[in-house]
Amino acid sequence: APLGVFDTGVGGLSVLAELRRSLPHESFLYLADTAHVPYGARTDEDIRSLTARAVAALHARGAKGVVVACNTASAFSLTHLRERYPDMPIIGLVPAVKPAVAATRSGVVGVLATPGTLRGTLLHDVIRQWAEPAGVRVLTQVSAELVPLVEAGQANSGRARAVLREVLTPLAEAGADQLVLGCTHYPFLADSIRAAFGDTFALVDSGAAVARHTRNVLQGANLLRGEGGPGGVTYLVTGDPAAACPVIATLTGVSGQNVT
Ligand code: DGN
Repeated sequence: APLGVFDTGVGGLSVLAELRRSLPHESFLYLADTAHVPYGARTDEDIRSLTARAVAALHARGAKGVVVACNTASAFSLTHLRERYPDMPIIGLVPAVKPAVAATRSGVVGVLATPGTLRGTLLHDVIRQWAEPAGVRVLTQVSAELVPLVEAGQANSGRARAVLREVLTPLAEAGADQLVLGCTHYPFLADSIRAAFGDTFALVDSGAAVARHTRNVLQGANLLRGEGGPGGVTYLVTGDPAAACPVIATLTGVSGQNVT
């Protein structure tokens, strides 16, 4: 059976790349809710019900587990999803505050995330758990414009660099030396961030850690496919496939993806 991966759009492809590296024999079902992206500015209840609908679709297609490859969706949905699917492992994402706290030399860590992730409790839990005891200051910044730019295939545009300069300059000025990419769309902005800020920040995301964790969870549940792959990826989108296909192809580096 395939492993389901959900994001509001193409951001979760940054997580999928890590999952494919650490789970080379699995097959994947990637679902992008492109009809409703971005979730960032939606209400808690809206985010919860759209995420529930997406996970139900993956479950109905036989997913043996689901990675909610979206910080915004995870922030409002994990408890609820685990109650609803007690037999299907649900793995969520939270901004990578822990490794950033371990790596900072300046004692200041920046987090860039969506409004939903900042409002949810998961981010504040990890700040309380890891940053506060270490005496590390965490500064958050939010942008509603970056996710739509990545969705539009504009991650390397002048507009993306201008938005990044505006939202990240306060973090640079406050002395942050680590930048937590608290949204799975943001790893695709890494080149633009480096173009605008050089090596001011080390960029930290959750992809590799989530992939390792997923492998452990599948192994623990006896669901790991040890051999027989590579199983490939089926891409599902809720919006117009013709619009999503070229962006998915660019971000995964493979052309001619089958998108339904
Ligand atoms: N990729 C999502 C995340 O990690 O938060 C954000 C997507 C959105 O819809 N704003």
